Order: sequence, then structure tokens, then C-alpha cells
Amino acid sequence: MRAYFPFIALAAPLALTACGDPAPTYVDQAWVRLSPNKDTPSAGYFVAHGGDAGTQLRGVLTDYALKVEMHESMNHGGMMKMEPLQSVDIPARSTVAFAPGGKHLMLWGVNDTAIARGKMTLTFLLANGDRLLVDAIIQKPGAAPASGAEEHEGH
Ligand SMILES: [Cu+2]
Repeated sequence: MRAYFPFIALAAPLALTACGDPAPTYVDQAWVRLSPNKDTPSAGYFVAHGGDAGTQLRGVLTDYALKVEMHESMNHGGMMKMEPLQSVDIPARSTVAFAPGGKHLMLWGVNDTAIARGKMTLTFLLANGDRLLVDAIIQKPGAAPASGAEEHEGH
């Protein structure tokens, strides 16, 4: 004879309250592909994840490069062309990837200290007022031609 166990605990409704903060927009998977030539810009990539409310990415700042711009590579009749982006929509609960061949950051003059450390902090400015600080991994070029003869500029 089996005992009858009423599933009181399991049947109790989950007490989900509506008092939680809305999910914020965030950025991850940030990395910088370092240019082999100091005179040409490096490229930066990342993934933005929209929160419960849509917003826009208005710009990216860093203390570790002279200048950062948002760009998009586009195919104009077989010719790849880059155009600057002033603002990028991050719709609610969606993913916007900055990836090779598409949207990307261009970074001029990446700081030597950051290169030596292998990462740099980027600040993402959102239209909702949030500033997201994200560490980007710096990926050095595969073949560094002058690694044994690097120049140290005096200050
Ligand atoms: Cu570009």
C-alpha cells in the first residue's frame, strides 16, 4: 500500500515579485586586434547585449589610445568601404556584435603600457546615461617583425 504525499511544496506558486531592477544593457567579449604598424589604427570588437529597455551606443572612450571611433565596413559594389557611426541602436533584449567585416572600433595610438599588459579598459557611453567599463583583451599581430629591435622613445 502506497502512502499518499500531497505535493504541497511543489504546488505552491513561485512567489515572483515585480520589484527587481530591469536588466541593464551590457557589453562583453571585447578585444582589440593590434595593428602591426603604429601609424595605422588598430581594430576593436565586442558584443553589446540589450537590456529590458532599448538604448543606443553613443561612443567609446579610453585612456589607453589617442582616439577611438565607431565604424562600419560596407560593401559598395564590390569595394569594401568604412563609414563612421555616430550612434548604434541596441534594441531591448537583442545582441549587437561589432565583429571583423562589419561594425568595429578604430583605435589610434594604443598605449604601450596597455600593450605590455595585454588589455585596455574601454568606456562605452550609452544614450540612457550608463557608462560601461569593459576590459578588452589586446591581441598582438601574429608576426611582429621588429620585436627584437623595438624603439623606446624618450619623454
Ligand atoms: Cu574602420
